[in-house]
Amino acid sequence: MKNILITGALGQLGSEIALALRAIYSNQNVVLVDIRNDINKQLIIDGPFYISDCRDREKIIQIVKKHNIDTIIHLAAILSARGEMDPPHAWDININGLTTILEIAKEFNCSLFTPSSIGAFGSSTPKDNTPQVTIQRPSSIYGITKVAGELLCDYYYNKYNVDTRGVRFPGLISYLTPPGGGTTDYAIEIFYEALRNKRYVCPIQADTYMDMLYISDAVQAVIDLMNADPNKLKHRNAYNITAMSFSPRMIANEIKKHIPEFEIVYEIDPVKQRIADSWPNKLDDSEAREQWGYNPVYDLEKMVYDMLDKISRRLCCA
Ligand code: NAD
Ligand code: AKB
Repeated sequence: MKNILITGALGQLGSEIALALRAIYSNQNVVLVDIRNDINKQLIIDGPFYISDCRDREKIIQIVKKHNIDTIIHLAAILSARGEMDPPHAWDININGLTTILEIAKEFNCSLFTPSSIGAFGSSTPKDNTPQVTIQRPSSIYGITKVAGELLCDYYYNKYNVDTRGVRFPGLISYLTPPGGGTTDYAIEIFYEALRNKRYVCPIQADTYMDMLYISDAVQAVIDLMNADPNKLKHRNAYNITAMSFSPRMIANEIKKHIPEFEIVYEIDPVKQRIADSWPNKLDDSEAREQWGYNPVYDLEKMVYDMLDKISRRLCCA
């Protein structure tokens, strides 16, 4: 990786990857693209930034040529809960956006990272220790686009030798940029409500388990996979990764250790609950650990401590 383009760069994940990669490769060598510019102003000021739709082939090609891009990190997407509000739009952005970027990666010989998700699994998938290779029949439009995306990336690698790589991210937990409309967003919202109001109305049932990953471990996973020896990658576009599996009750209990008055109540969102019920409880990520040294640092206890610390500092300075 020398000259990197990030699409969807102002989003929850993109903003954190952009910061980390600019610290390693310099501001000028990490070029950002998004369809909005109303957030993360510092990233926009610090280095090259373009407003562009990832489906706009000509504009993305201009940017790739101008900055001599060799690596694309394609993150522009519609997430699971938002996707259910307008499925054709989710399909258009997630699939036509990815196809446009894959074609450009092929034409300009770029490596490409694009994430899949635990959303690529469905209710017929084994729920516990979900294997790396298993049944994938998701019921959300988001999940359908994620399985198709995994297969498209395999296709471009096998047919055109494009260096595509990806992981199946679990719910990502972070504090810099708000989440973009996913089913796992509750695991971020809960911290803001605990600190502001000592009460959280949770849209997911108390004992629904999902995999989660703290943002610094997610960013490190992207860097490690992109730098991994290609000869060792057996599942290059869809590695299961996780760091913790918890339910709303468990994260609430962990927060109560720091804020004893905190209470959680439940008002179930049927759309989010249906999606959450169809996702695994806990992935088996042993192949990522063996093949490219995936090794997350944060568990539930450390993550809750750090989130409360970071968000309370932000709230008191706001
Ligand atoms: P997000 O919604 O926070 O950010 C997505 C960004 O893409 C936004 O800034 C949005 O403005 C931009 N965007 C949307 N449509 C665009 C378009 N047509 N052209 C250019 N930019 C566009 O999402 P995120 O959480 O940062 O997710 C990034 C990627 O990671 C997605 O592929 C998502 O499926 C995957 N992922 C995220 C999580 C998670 O928990 N956040 C988990 C699994 C996988
Ligand atoms: C979502 O909930 O849609 C995302 C994801 C796990 O893919 N956070």
